[in-house]
Amino acid sequence: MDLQKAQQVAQQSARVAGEQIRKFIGRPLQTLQKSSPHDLVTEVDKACQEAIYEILQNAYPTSGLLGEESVAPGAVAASLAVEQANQDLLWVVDPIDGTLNFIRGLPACTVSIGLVVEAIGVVGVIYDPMRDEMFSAIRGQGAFCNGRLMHVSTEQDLASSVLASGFPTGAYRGRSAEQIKRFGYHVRNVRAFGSAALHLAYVAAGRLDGFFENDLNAWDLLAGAVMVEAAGGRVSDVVGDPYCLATRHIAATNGKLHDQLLRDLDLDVPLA
Ligand code: 2AM
Ligand code: CA
Repeated sequence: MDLQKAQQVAQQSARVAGEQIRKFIGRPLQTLQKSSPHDLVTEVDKACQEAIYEILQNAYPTSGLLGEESVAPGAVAASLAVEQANQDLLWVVDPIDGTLNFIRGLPACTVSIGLVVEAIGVVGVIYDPMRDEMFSAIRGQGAFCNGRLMHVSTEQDLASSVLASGFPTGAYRGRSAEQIKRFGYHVRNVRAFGSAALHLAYVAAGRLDGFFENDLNAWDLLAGAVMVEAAGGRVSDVVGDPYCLATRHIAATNGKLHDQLLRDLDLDVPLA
């Protein structure tokens, strides 16, 4: 399969969705609550996913879609959708990663598009329409931002590192807060921009040294996981098992900090 072509098609569809994000960000829109009061969706999320998939399907008529807006809300439905997504050619799409930011007019929202071929993530595209930054990667062929090669950072010391994380929408809020608090004491700083895909693109670009978060979905993570690895970093779940489409609790770093990060994530705190 021509992965360069697949990457180009994904980029083209991400730009189409990005135009809609730029047009509607921060505007009054009808907003619906999904699995919890923290989990929201607008009509623009749905329209963007449709526009993306139309372009992807035109180019690859036999491909399947694992897209946030086609799956019922909540972790159980998301895990089931991952189990059932067994096409040879599968697009994993989050049309707006950072919907809360989009609604509130905060500029960290991205389009995340990954391609899985025979159960392996091979292409990752993350587009930040507000800064017009197109991050993209092909497994084994490097990662790029607006055409420039990216590499993860060289930071070796957790104390000097800049990490990112986020607060989940349902369970795991307590654990996330405890983890962020713990790192807050002994790293340079912690950021929470509100888009997991943006965090992963920034790890790949060396802007962040690491990222961890609990209870995310495949469409938040797949493109970024391909990208961090292609940029020389390491991605796993929070107990160190290899990343896969079913991973929900993620750790992604420049590689050098990975074991230190995993050690400190190993907290015995309540989930909720
Ligand atoms: P979203 O905006 O596409 O929903 C912020 O910490 C991250 O959590 C974002 O990437 C956000 O993606 C994601 N997120 C929001 N609601 C979620 C949910 N119900 N389950 C998992 N992740 C979610
Ligand atoms: Ca989304």
